[in-house]
Amino acid sequence: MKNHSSPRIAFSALASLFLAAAPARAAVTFLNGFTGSVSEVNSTSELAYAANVSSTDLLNGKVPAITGWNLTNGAHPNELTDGVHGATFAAAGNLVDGGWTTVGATATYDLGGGANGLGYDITSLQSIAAWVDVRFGNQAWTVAVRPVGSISFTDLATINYQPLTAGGATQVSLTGLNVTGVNAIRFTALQVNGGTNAGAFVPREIDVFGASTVPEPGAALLGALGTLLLVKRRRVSNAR
Ligand SMILES: [Ca+2]
Repeated sequence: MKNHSSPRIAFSALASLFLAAAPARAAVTFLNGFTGSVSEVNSTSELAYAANVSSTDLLNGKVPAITGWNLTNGAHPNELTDGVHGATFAAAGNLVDGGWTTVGATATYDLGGGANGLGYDITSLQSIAAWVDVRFGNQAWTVAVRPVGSISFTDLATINYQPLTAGGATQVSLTGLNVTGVNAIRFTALQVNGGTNAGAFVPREIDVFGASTVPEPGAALLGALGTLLLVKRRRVSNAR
């Protein structure tokens, strides 16, 4: 092995430096073999994505187990899954219709085993953050899932989307996800560097879409074959 850097490696290192120096504007990083497509949009209008909130997703109406949230001014993470974006803070009697993060705040949603006891396949998810000022409409998260049969969570992706320099809204959508057989999902807030209040932001709604995991075709076939053999055996024993 050569012990000196080739020009190509030196150029690559230089390019990495430039990339690292570029502002981390739009960033979703998939982790641990998870994959999907990413859509990120932002607006200087606080209520720009209010109509995109779903009231029929897997989390809707669920109450999360929480740690670390700021609960002042009416803020509560239960409002992340109420199917309501909420009005502008400026016109809503100064009550926060959404969650108010601290760095490391968590919301954990128990999905259960689903229709087949195999958990859920998650195909897409979206998070909307919005605020009238001070960059609370930016967002940064880690999303993790718990596979059925496991007691620990596996990180799915980190979201770090901080395009706003004042008031406004952001929506991050992950689609085409390859998440299968999970029974819980956890969101952990990260620091929003451009924000005030020690890196806080105000998520308005989190929507998670998917369906109960179905048995593998092979497993279903084996099950059907087993039933067939059982019926046949019964018939044989009845004939005796
Ligand atoms: Ca919802």
